[in-house]
Amino acid sequence: MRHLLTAAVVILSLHSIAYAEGNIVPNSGFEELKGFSGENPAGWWSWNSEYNGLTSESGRTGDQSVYISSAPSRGSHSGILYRYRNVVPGKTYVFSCFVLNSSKDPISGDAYGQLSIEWLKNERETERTWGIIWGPETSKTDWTRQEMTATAPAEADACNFVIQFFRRDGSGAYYADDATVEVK
Ligand SMILES: [Ca+2]
Repeated sequence: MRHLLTAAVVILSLHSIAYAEGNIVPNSGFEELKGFSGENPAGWWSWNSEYNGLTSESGRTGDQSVYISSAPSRGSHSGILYRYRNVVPGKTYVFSCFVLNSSKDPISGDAYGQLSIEWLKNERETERTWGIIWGPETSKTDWTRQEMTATAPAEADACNFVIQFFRRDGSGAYYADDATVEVK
């Protein structure tokens, strides 16, 4: 029995390693935790968290996604992030997710969603690479893939992969699902 258990653990470990090489983001489909509407996805953080969180209103895969909506004041923003602690300077990181505009609260005006990567050294942000943006034109019926690519600066030892909503003079909300980061 003990040998069987050991073999099972080894197989699970190998599976985890193989998975990590493809996509370094945990809980990429936002299926954990189940049924905790409005909470952070397991493994992720958020800010202005009243305006983002898990939802079962929509999902590209599985039952859940994350919604990110406009905070009340102009110039405010809200979003979610995954902190990755194994950054290697000079390596290239391809960060993507799928987004869907909200039908009940669509992105309006000059509000937009955006991907970015905050580069950190000793837990402090040293530099940020801004990625693609999506605005009111974002489809309400088809999940659209958004992608950015950035190379880790010298001395970076960690980073935040950020999915964000900027309110500006607009408002609205979108859903995000299936976030992935691949290392090149
Ligand atoms: Ca999902």
